[in-house]
Amino acid sequence: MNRRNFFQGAALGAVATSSVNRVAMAAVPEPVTMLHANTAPPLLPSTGHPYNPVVTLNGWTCPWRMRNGVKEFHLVAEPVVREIAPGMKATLWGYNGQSPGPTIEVVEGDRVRIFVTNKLPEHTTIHWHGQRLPNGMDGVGGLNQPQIPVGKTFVYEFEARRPGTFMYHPHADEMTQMAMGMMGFWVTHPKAKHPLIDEVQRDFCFLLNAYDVEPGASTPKPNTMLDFNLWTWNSRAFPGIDTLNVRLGDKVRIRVGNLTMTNHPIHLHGHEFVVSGSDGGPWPLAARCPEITTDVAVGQMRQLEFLADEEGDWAFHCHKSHHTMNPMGHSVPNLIGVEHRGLLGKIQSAAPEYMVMGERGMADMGEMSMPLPDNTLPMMTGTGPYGPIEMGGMFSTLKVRKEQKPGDYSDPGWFKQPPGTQAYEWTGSLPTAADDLPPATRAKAAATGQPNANTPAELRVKKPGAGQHNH
Ligand SMILES: [Cu+2]
Repeated sequence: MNRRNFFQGAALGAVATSSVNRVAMAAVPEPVTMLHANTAPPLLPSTGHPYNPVVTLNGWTCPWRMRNGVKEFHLVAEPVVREIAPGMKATLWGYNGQSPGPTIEVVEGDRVRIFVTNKLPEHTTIHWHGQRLPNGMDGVGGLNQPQIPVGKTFVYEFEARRPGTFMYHPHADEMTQMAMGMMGFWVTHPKAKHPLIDEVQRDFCFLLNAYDVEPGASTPKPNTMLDFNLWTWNSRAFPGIDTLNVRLGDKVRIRVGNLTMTNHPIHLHGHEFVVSGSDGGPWPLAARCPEITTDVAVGQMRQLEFLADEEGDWAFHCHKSHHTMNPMGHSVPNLIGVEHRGLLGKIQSAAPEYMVMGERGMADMGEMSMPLPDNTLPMMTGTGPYGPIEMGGMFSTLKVRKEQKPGDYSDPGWFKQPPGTQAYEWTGSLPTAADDLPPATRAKAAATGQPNANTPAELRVKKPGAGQHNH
Protein backbone atom coordinates (compact mmCIF):
# COMPACT_ATOMS: atom_id res chain seq x y z
CA MET A 1 0.00 0.00 0.00
CA ASN A 2 1.24 3.44 -0.82
CA ARG A 3 1.36 4.89 2.68
CA ARG A 4 1.37 8.46 1.48
CA ASN A 5 -1.84 8.00 -0.47
CA PHE A 6 -3.32 6.08 2.38
CA PHE A 7 -2.58 8.83 4.85
CA GLN A 8 -3.86 11.48 2.47
CA GLY A 9 -7.03 9.45 2.36
CA ALA A 10 -7.08 9.09 6.12
CA ALA A 11 -6.75 12.83 6.56
CA LEU A 12 -9.92 13.27 4.53
CA GLY A 13 -11.96 11.11 6.88
CA ALA A 14 -11.42 7.88 5.03
CA VAL A 15 -10.50 4.69 6.82
CA ALA A 16 -9.03 1.44 5.69
CA THR A 17 -11.30 -1.42 6.53
CA SER A 18 -10.34 -4.99 7.10
CA SER A 19 -13.65 -6.74 7.49
CA VAL A 20 -12.50 -8.92 4.61
CA ASN A 21 -9.94 -11.42 5.89
CA ARG A 22 -6.52 -9.74 6.08
CA VAL A 23 -4.54 -12.75 4.95
CA ALA A 24 -6.80 -13.38 2.00
CA MET A 25 -6.49 -9.72 1.05
CA ALA A 26 -2.70 -9.49 1.42
CA ALA A 27 -2.12 -9.27 -2.33
CA VAL A 28 -4.95 -6.81 -2.74
CA PRO A 29 -4.72 -3.11 -1.85
CA GLU A 30 -6.56 -2.36 1.37
CA PRO A 31 -9.91 -0.80 0.48
CA VAL A 32 -10.42 2.79 1.65
CA THR A 33 -13.83 3.71 3.02
CA MET A 34 -15.24 7.23 3.20
CA LEU A 35 -17.30 8.08 6.25
CA HIS A 36 -18.94 11.35 5.20
CA ALA A 37 -20.39 13.17 2.19
CA ASN A 38 -18.15 16.27 2.24
CA THR A 39 -16.25 17.41 -0.84
CA ALA A 40 -12.69 16.17 -0.38
CA PRO A 41 -9.82 18.43 -1.49
CA PRO A 42 -8.11 17.35 -4.72
CA LEU A 43 -5.89 14.27 -4.34
CA LEU A 44 -2.48 15.30 -5.66
CA PRO A 45 -0.78 12.37 -7.38
CA SER A 46 2.27 11.23 -5.41
CA THR A 47 3.24 8.57 -7.94
CA GLY A 48 3.10 8.33 -11.70
CA HIS A 49 2.58 11.22 -14.12
CA PRO A 50 1.69 14.58 -12.54
CA TYR A 51 -1.67 16.20 -13.37
CA ASN A 52 -4.10 18.78 -12.06
CA PRO A 53 -6.57 16.63 -10.09
CA VAL A 54 -10.34 16.98 -10.21
CA VAL A 55 -12.61 17.85 -7.31
CA THR A 56 -15.63 15.54 -6.96
CA LEU A 57 -18.67 17.39 -5.61
CA ASN A 58 -19.52 15.82 -2.25
CA GLY A 59 -17.12 13.03 -3.10
CA TRP A 60 -13.49 12.02 -3.24
CA THR A 61 -10.83 10.35 -5.38
CA CYS A 62 -9.89 6.73 -4.74
CA PRO A 63 -6.33 6.36 -3.42
CA TRP A 64 -4.26 3.80 -5.33
CA ARG A 65 -1.03 1.91 -4.91
CA MET A 66 1.63 1.54 -7.56
CA ARG A 67 2.72 -2.09 -8.01
CA ASN A 68 5.28 -2.96 -10.69
CA GLY A 69 4.17 0.00 -12.77
CA VAL A 70 0.45 -0.80 -12.45
CA LYS A 71 -1.99 1.52 -10.66
CA GLU A 72 -4.05 -0.68 -8.34
CA PHE A 73 -7.43 0.32 -6.94
CA HIS A 74 -9.83 -1.59 -4.73
CA LEU A 75 -13.56 -1.00 -4.99
CA VAL A 76 -15.94 -2.68 -2.57
CA ALA A 77 -19.57 -2.90 -3.72
CA GLU A 78 -21.65 -2.73 -0.54
CA PRO A 79 -24.75 -1.31 1.16
CA VAL A 80 -24.08 2.24 2.39
CA VAL A 81 -25.86 5.00 4.24
CA ARG A 82 -25.65 8.25 2.29
CA GLU A 83 -26.67 11.60 3.71
CA ILE A 84 -28.71 13.17 0.87
CA ALA A 85 -28.79 16.52 2.68
CA PRO A 86 -28.73 17.41 6.38
CA GLY A 87 -31.91 15.88 7.78
CA MET A 88 -32.14 12.94 5.41
CA LYS A 89 -30.15 9.75 5.08
CA ALA A 90 -30.82 7.14 2.41
CA THR A 91 -30.06 3.44 2.58
CA LEU A 92 -28.29 2.87 -0.73
CA TRP A 93 -25.84 0.56 -2.41
CA GLY A 94 -22.51 2.06 -3.38
CA TYR A 95 -18.78 1.59 -3.22
CA ASN A 96 -16.32 2.08 -0.36
CA GLY A 97 -18.82 3.55 2.08
CA GLN A 98 -20.63 6.05 -0.13
CA SER A 99 -22.81 6.48 -3.20
CA PRO A 100 -21.44 7.40 -5.67
CA GLY A 101 -18.22 5.48 -5.21
CA PRO A 102 -14.86 7.25 -5.29
CA THR A 103 -13.69 8.95 -8.47
CA ILE A 104 -10.95 7.05 -10.27
CA GLU A 105 -8.27 9.36 -11.66
CA VAL A 106 -5.54 8.07 -13.93
CA VAL A 107 -3.32 9.26 -16.77
CA GLU A 108 -3.56 8.33 -20.44
CA GLY A 109 -1.38 5.27 -20.99
CA ASP A 110 -1.60 4.10 -17.35
CA ARG A 111 -1.94 0.39 -16.78
CA VAL A 112 -4.85 0.08 -14.33
CA ARG A 113 -5.84 -2.90 -12.18
CA ILE A 114 -9.09 -2.69 -10.24
CA PHE A 115 -10.05 -5.24 -7.60
CA VAL A 116 -13.82 -5.37 -7.13
CA THR A 117 -15.11 -7.09 -4.00
CA ASN A 118 -18.82 -7.88 -3.88
CA LYS A 119 -20.35 -7.34 -0.44
CA LEU A 120 -23.87 -6.85 -1.80
CA PRO A 121 -26.64 -9.40 -1.17
CA GLU A 122 -26.64 -10.28 -4.90
CA HIS A 123 -24.16 -10.64 -7.76
CA THR A 124 -22.75 -7.61 -9.56
CA THR A 125 -20.21 -6.46 -12.19
CA ILE A 126 -18.65 -3.13 -13.16
CA HIS A 127 -18.87 -1.66 -16.64
CA TRP A 128 -16.23 0.99 -17.43
CA HIS A 129 -18.35 3.40 -19.46
CA GLY A 130 -16.46 4.90 -22.39
CA GLN A 131 -13.17 3.02 -22.05
CA ARG A 132 -11.28 1.31 -24.84
CA LEU A 133 -10.49 -2.09 -23.37
CA PRO A 134 -10.36 -5.80 -24.12
CA ASN A 135 -13.86 -7.20 -24.57
CA GLY A 136 -13.58 -9.41 -21.49
CA MET A 137 -13.02 -6.32 -19.29
CA ASP A 138 -16.18 -4.46 -20.39
CA GLY A 139 -18.20 -5.73 -17.45
CA VAL A 140 -21.53 -6.78 -18.94
CA GLY A 141 -22.52 -9.74 -16.77
CA GLY A 142 -23.35 -12.81 -18.85
CA LEU A 143 -22.01 -11.24 -22.05
CA ASN A 144 -18.39 -10.41 -21.23
CA GLN A 145 -17.88 -12.26 -17.96
CA PRO A 146 -19.66 -14.38 -15.39
CA GLN A 147 -21.33 -12.28 -12.65
CA ILE A 148 -19.22 -11.55 -9.58
CA PRO A 149 -20.88 -13.76 -6.93
CA VAL A 150 -21.64 -12.52 -3.43
CA GLY A 151 -18.47 -12.46 -1.35
CA LYS A 152 -16.06 -12.82 -4.28
CA THR A 153 -13.41 -10.45 -5.65
CA PHE A 154 -12.82 -10.04 -9.39
CA VAL A 155 -9.97 -8.20 -11.09
CA TYR A 156 -10.32 -5.85 -14.06
CA GLU A 157 -7.18 -4.79 -15.85
CA PHE A 158 -6.64 -2.57 -18.89
CA GLU A 159 -4.73 0.40 -20.20
CA ALA A 160 -6.42 3.82 -19.94
CA ARG A 161 -6.03 4.42 -23.64
CA ARG A 162 -7.78 7.69 -24.22
CA PRO A 163 -7.92 10.83 -22.09
CA GLY A 164 -11.31 12.11 -21.03
CA THR A 165 -14.44 12.00 -18.91
CA PHE A 166 -15.89 8.59 -18.06
CA MET A 167 -17.92 6.77 -15.43
CA TYR A 168 -18.45 3.30 -14.01
CA HIS A 169 -21.56 1.39 -12.95
CA PRO A 170 -22.81 -2.20 -12.70
CA HIS A 171 -24.08 -4.05 -15.76
CA ALA A 172 -25.88 -6.62 -13.57
CA ASP A 173 -29.45 -6.27 -12.30
CA GLU A 174 -28.93 -2.79 -13.62
CA MET A 175 -32.27 -1.21 -12.85
CA THR A 176 -32.03 -2.17 -9.18
CA GLN A 177 -28.33 -1.49 -8.74
CA MET A 178 -28.36 1.95 -10.38
CA ALA A 179 -31.66 2.89 -8.68
CA MET A 180 -29.86 2.03 -5.43
CA GLY A 181 -26.94 4.37 -6.19
CA MET A 182 -24.16 2.23 -7.67
CA MET A 183 -21.98 4.43 -9.85
CA GLY A 184 -18.80 6.45 -9.88
CA PHE A 185 -16.82 8.96 -11.92
CA TRP A 186 -13.64 8.26 -13.89
CA VAL A 187 -11.22 10.86 -15.26
CA THR A 188 -8.26 10.03 -17.50
CA HIS A 189 -5.90 12.99 -17.70
CA PRO A 190 -3.87 13.53 -20.89
CA LYS A 191 -0.26 12.39 -20.72
CA ALA A 192 1.12 15.39 -22.60
CA LYS A 193 -0.23 18.72 -23.74
CA HIS A 194 -3.27 17.93 -25.89
CA PRO A 195 -4.42 20.32 -28.65
CA LEU A 196 -8.09 19.92 -27.64
CA ILE A 197 -7.75 19.63 -23.87
CA ASP A 198 -7.11 22.97 -22.20
CA GLU A 199 -5.34 23.38 -18.91
CA VAL A 200 -7.78 24.62 -16.30
CA GLN A 201 -7.36 25.96 -12.79
CA ARG A 202 -10.50 24.24 -11.45
CA ASP A 203 -11.81 20.89 -12.59
CA PHE A 204 -15.07 19.65 -10.99
CA CYS A 205 -17.00 16.46 -11.63
CA PHE A 206 -20.29 14.91 -10.57
CA LEU A 207 -22.95 12.43 -11.70
CA LEU A 208 -26.64 13.20 -12.11
CA ASN A 209 -28.72 10.61 -10.28
CA ALA A 210 -32.28 10.22 -9.04
CA TYR A 211 -34.10 8.23 -6.38
CA ASP A 212 -37.65 7.40 -5.45
CA VAL A 213 -37.79 7.42 -1.66
CA GLU A 214 -41.23 7.69 -0.05
CA PRO A 215 -41.39 10.54 2.46
CA GLY A 216 -40.52 8.99 5.81
CA ALA A 217 -38.70 6.02 4.26
CA SER A 218 -34.98 5.65 3.54
CA THR A 219 -34.66 2.95 0.87
CA PRO A 220 -35.32 3.85 -2.79
CA LYS A 221 -37.92 1.94 -4.75
CA PRO A 222 -35.91 0.06 -7.38
CA ASN A 223 -38.78 -0.44 -9.84
CA THR A 224 -39.58 3.22 -10.44
CA MET A 225 -39.18 4.08 -14.11
CA LEU A 226 -39.92 7.79 -14.40
CA ASP A 227 -41.58 9.20 -11.32
CA PHE A 228 -38.53 9.84 -9.15
CA ASN A 229 -38.88 12.31 -6.29
CA LEU A 230 -35.25 12.98 -5.33
CA TRP A 231 -33.17 14.65 -8.04
CA THR A 232 -29.56 14.58 -6.98
CA TRP A 233 -25.99 15.40 -7.94
CA ASN A 234 -23.70 12.72 -6.58
CA SER A 235 -26.56 11.48 -4.39
CA ARG A 236 -27.00 14.89 -2.75
CA ALA A 237 -29.95 17.29 -3.00
CA PHE A 238 -29.92 21.05 -2.39
CA PRO A 239 -29.08 22.39 0.15
CA GLY A 240 -26.81 19.37 0.59
CA ILE A 241 -24.83 20.01 -2.60
CA ASP A 242 -21.59 21.85 -1.96
CA THR A 243 -20.93 25.09 -3.81
CA LEU A 244 -18.34 25.30 -6.61
CA ASN A 245 -15.81 27.82 -5.33
CA VAL A 246 -13.40 29.43 -7.78
CA ARG A 247 -11.05 32.39 -8.12
CA LEU A 248 -11.93 35.30 -10.38
CA GLY A 249 -10.21 34.73 -13.73
CA ASP A 250 -9.92 30.95 -13.33
CA LYS A 251 -10.55 28.74 -16.30
CA VAL A 252 -13.08 26.20 -15.00
CA ARG A 253 -14.13 22.78 -16.27
CA ILE A 254 -17.21 20.98 -14.93
CA ARG A 255 -17.64 17.34 -15.96
CA VAL A 256 -21.17 15.93 -15.72
CA GLY A 257 -22.47 12.41 -16.39
CA ASN A 258 -26.14 11.42 -16.47
CA LEU A 259 -27.15 8.08 -14.90
CA THR A 260 -30.81 9.01 -14.37
CA MET A 261 -33.73 7.92 -16.59
CA THR A 262 -34.34 11.39 -18.07
CA ASN A 263 -32.46 14.33 -19.56
CA HIS A 264 -31.21 17.32 -17.58
CA PRO A 265 -30.70 20.78 -19.10
CA ILE A 266 -27.78 21.99 -17.01
CA HIS A 267 -27.82 25.76 -16.70
CA LEU A 268 -25.22 28.26 -15.46
CA HIS A 269 -25.93 31.89 -14.54
CA GLY A 270 -23.67 34.85 -15.25
CA HIS A 271 -21.31 33.17 -17.76
CA GLU A 272 -21.29 31.47 -21.12
CA PHE A 273 -19.60 28.09 -21.40
CA VAL A 274 -18.65 25.80 -24.24
CA VAL A 275 -19.09 22.04 -24.23
CA SER A 276 -15.46 21.05 -24.71
CA GLY A 277 -15.99 17.32 -24.86
CA SER A 278 -17.98 14.27 -23.85
CA ASP A 279 -17.35 10.64 -23.01
CA GLY A 280 -16.63 10.33 -26.73
CA GLY A 281 -13.56 12.53 -26.26
CA PRO A 282 -12.59 16.17 -26.66
CA TRP A 283 -14.75 17.98 -29.22
CA PRO A 284 -13.21 19.70 -32.25
CA LEU A 285 -13.03 23.49 -31.79
CA ALA A 286 -15.47 23.98 -34.68
CA ALA A 287 -18.12 22.02 -32.74
CA ARG A 288 -17.97 24.29 -29.68
CA CYS A 289 -20.32 27.23 -29.38
CA PRO A 290 -21.29 29.47 -26.48
CA GLU A 291 -24.16 28.18 -24.37
CA ILE A 292 -25.67 28.86 -20.97
CA THR A 293 -27.73 25.66 -20.88
CA THR A 294 -26.76 22.28 -22.25
CA ASP A 295 -28.88 19.18 -22.21
CA VAL A 296 -27.23 16.10 -20.79
CA ALA A 297 -29.25 13.16 -22.09
CA VAL A 298 -29.53 9.76 -20.45
CA GLY A 299 -26.20 7.94 -20.46
CA GLN A 300 -24.33 11.00 -21.77
CA MET A 301 -21.42 12.92 -20.31
CA ARG A 302 -20.50 16.56 -20.99
CA GLN A 303 -17.59 18.83 -20.10
CA LEU A 304 -18.55 22.49 -19.59
CA GLU A 305 -15.71 25.02 -19.80
CA PHE A 306 -15.68 28.74 -19.15
CA LEU A 307 -13.70 31.65 -17.84
CA ALA A 308 -14.99 32.65 -14.40
CA ASP A 309 -14.75 36.38 -14.99
CA GLU A 310 -17.83 37.69 -13.15
CA GLU A 311 -17.67 37.94 -9.39
CA GLY A 312 -20.68 36.79 -7.41
CA ASP A 313 -22.84 33.86 -6.32
CA TRP A 314 -24.20 32.39 -9.53
CA ALA A 315 -26.96 29.78 -9.57
CA PHE A 316 -26.01 26.52 -11.29
CA HIS A 317 -28.85 24.04 -11.71
CA CYS A 318 -30.97 21.73 -13.81
CA HIS A 319 -33.49 23.85 -15.69
CA LYS A 320 -36.41 21.43 -15.23
CA SER A 321 -38.16 23.21 -12.41
CA HIS A 322 -39.44 20.00 -10.80
CA HIS A 323 -35.82 18.81 -10.63
CA THR A 324 -35.00 21.69 -8.28
CA MET A 325 -37.53 20.43 -5.75
CA ASN A 326 -37.43 17.76 -3.09
CA PRO A 327 -40.23 15.24 -2.33
CA MET A 328 -43.78 16.27 -1.38
CA GLY A 329 -44.14 18.14 -4.66
CA HIS A 330 -46.45 15.55 -6.20
CA SER A 331 -50.23 15.57 -6.30
CA VAL A 332 -50.65 19.09 -4.96
CA PRO A 333 -53.59 20.70 -6.79
CA ASN A 334 -53.19 24.18 -8.25
CA LEU A 335 -54.97 26.41 -5.75
CA ILE A 336 -53.66 29.71 -7.05
CA GLY A 337 -56.52 32.16 -6.78
CA VAL A 338 -58.73 29.86 -4.70
CA GLU A 339 -59.81 31.70 -1.58
CA HIS A 340 -60.18 28.83 0.88
CA ARG A 341 -58.97 30.31 4.11
CA GLY A 342 -62.52 30.58 5.42
CA LEU A 343 -62.83 26.82 5.11
CA LEU A 344 -59.74 26.06 7.13
CA GLY A 345 -61.39 25.77 10.55
CA LYS A 346 -64.09 23.46 9.24
CA ILE A 347 -61.61 21.20 7.43
CA GLN A 348 -59.21 21.13 10.37
CA SER A 349 -61.95 20.04 12.75
CA ALA A 350 -62.19 16.89 10.63
CA ALA A 351 -58.50 16.68 9.59
CA PRO A 352 -56.28 18.45 12.14
CA GLU A 353 -53.12 18.10 10.00
CA TYR A 354 -54.71 19.90 7.03
CA MET A 355 -52.76 22.92 5.83
CA VAL A 356 -53.68 25.76 3.56
CA MET A 357 -51.13 25.98 0.82
CA GLY A 358 -50.78 27.24 -2.66
CA GLU A 359 -53.53 29.86 -2.91
CA ARG A 360 -51.00 32.60 -3.63
CA GLY A 361 -48.39 30.40 -5.31
CA MET A 362 -46.12 27.97 -3.53
CA ALA A 363 -43.38 30.34 -2.37
CA ASP A 364 -44.55 30.11 1.25
CA MET A 365 -43.21 26.58 1.24
CA GLY A 366 -39.68 27.96 1.45
CA GLU A 367 -40.21 29.46 4.89
CA MET A 368 -43.04 27.33 6.24
CA SER A 369 -42.05 24.89 8.94
CA MET A 370 -44.59 22.24 8.19
CA PRO A 371 -44.56 18.94 10.06
CA LEU A 372 -42.66 16.51 7.83
CA PRO A 373 -42.31 12.78 8.23
CA ASP A 374 -38.95 11.87 9.78
CA ASN A 375 -36.02 11.62 7.38
CA THR A 376 -37.73 13.79 4.75
CA LEU A 377 -36.43 16.97 3.13
CA PRO A 378 -38.61 20.05 2.70
CA MET A 379 -39.82 20.52 -0.88
CA MET A 380 -38.26 23.96 -1.25
CA THR A 381 -35.60 25.05 1.16
CA GLY A 382 -32.17 26.61 1.68
CA THR A 383 -31.55 30.10 2.99
CA GLY A 384 -29.49 32.75 1.24
CA PRO A 385 -28.38 36.18 2.46
CA TYR A 386 -31.75 37.64 1.39
CA GLY A 387 -34.12 34.92 2.60
CA PRO A 388 -35.32 31.48 1.56
CA ILE A 389 -33.88 30.31 -1.78
CA GLU A 390 -36.93 28.10 -2.40
CA MET A 391 -35.04 25.33 -4.13
CA GLY A 392 -34.26 21.66 -3.71
CA GLY A 393 -32.83 18.86 -5.81
CA MET A 394 -30.33 19.65 -8.56
CA PHE A 395 -29.27 23.14 -7.49
CA SER A 396 -25.97 24.63 -6.40
CA THR A 397 -24.00 27.86 -6.64
CA LEU A 398 -20.84 28.86 -8.49
CA LYS A 399 -18.99 31.26 -6.21
CA VAL A 400 -16.51 33.49 -8.05
CA ARG A 401 -14.26 35.56 -5.80
CA LYS A 402 -11.29 37.85 -6.31
CA GLU A 403 -9.84 36.87 -2.92
CA GLN A 404 -10.16 33.09 -3.39
CA LYS A 405 -6.60 31.68 -3.24
CA PRO A 406 -5.31 29.46 -6.05
CA GLY A 407 -6.08 25.86 -5.11
CA ASP A 408 -8.39 26.89 -2.25
CA TYR A 409 -11.75 25.16 -2.66
CA SER A 410 -13.27 26.31 0.64
CA ASP A 411 -16.59 28.15 0.72
CA PRO A 412 -15.99 31.93 0.86
CA GLY A 413 -19.47 32.65 2.27
CA TRP A 414 -22.09 34.85 0.58
CA PHE A 415 -21.13 37.46 -1.98
CA LYS A 416 -21.23 41.07 -0.78
CA GLN A 417 -22.69 42.96 -3.68
CA PRO A 418 -21.09 46.37 -4.31
CA PRO A 419 -23.47 49.22 -3.38
CA GLY A 420 -25.80 50.19 -6.22
CA THR A 421 -25.58 46.85 -8.04
CA GLN A 422 -28.64 45.06 -6.65
CA ALA A 423 -32.29 45.11 -7.77
CA TYR A 424 -34.22 47.55 -5.60
CA GLU A 425 -37.78 48.58 -4.87
CA TRP A 426 -39.26 51.38 -6.96
CA THR A 427 -40.98 53.85 -4.70
CA GLY A 428 -41.85 56.54 -7.26
CA SER A 429 -45.19 56.81 -9.06
CA LEU A 430 -46.39 54.15 -11.49
CA PRO A 431 -47.96 54.70 -14.93
CA THR A 432 -51.79 54.65 -14.88
CA ALA A 433 -52.17 51.33 -16.71
CA ALA A 434 -50.65 49.47 -13.76
CA ASP A 435 -52.57 51.55 -11.26
CA ASP A 436 -56.10 52.05 -12.58
CA LEU A 437 -57.96 49.11 -11.06
CA PRO A 438 -60.48 50.15 -8.43
CA PRO A 439 -58.74 49.89 -5.02
CA ALA A 440 -60.99 47.04 -3.80
CA THR A 441 -60.27 44.95 -6.93
CA ARG A 442 -56.57 45.66 -6.64
CA ALA A 443 -56.53 44.51 -3.01
CA LYS A 444 -58.35 41.33 -3.94
CA ALA A 445 -56.01 40.71 -6.90
CA ALA A 446 -53.01 41.18 -4.62
CA ALA A 447 -54.43 38.77 -2.06
CA THR A 448 -55.38 36.04 -4.51
CA GLY A 449 -52.77 36.52 -7.21
CA GLN A 450 -55.52 36.62 -9.79
CA PRO A 451 -57.58 39.48 -11.24
CA ASN A 452 -61.20 39.49 -10.13
CA ALA A 453 -63.57 37.72 -12.50
CA ASN A 454 -65.71 40.88 -12.53
CA THR A 455 -62.82 42.84 -14.03
CA PRO A 456 -61.58 40.54 -16.78
CA ALA A 457 -57.88 40.88 -17.52
CA GLU A 458 -58.64 41.30 -21.23
CA LEU A 459 -60.08 44.73 -20.55
CA ARG A 460 -56.72 45.91 -19.27
CA VAL A 461 -54.92 44.88 -22.44
CA LYS A 462 -54.30 47.63 -24.95
CA LYS A 463 -55.73 46.31 -28.19
CA PRO A 464 -54.47 47.42 -31.62
CA GLY A 465 -57.05 49.88 -32.87
CA ALA A 466 -57.65 53.11 -34.74
CA GLY A 467 -54.58 55.23 -35.04
CA GLN A 468 -52.10 52.43 -34.32
CA HIS A 469 -51.43 51.17 -37.84
CA ASN A 470 -51.63 54.23 -40.00
CA HIS A 471 -48.17 55.71 -39.66
CU1 LIG B 1 -32.98 17.73 -14.32
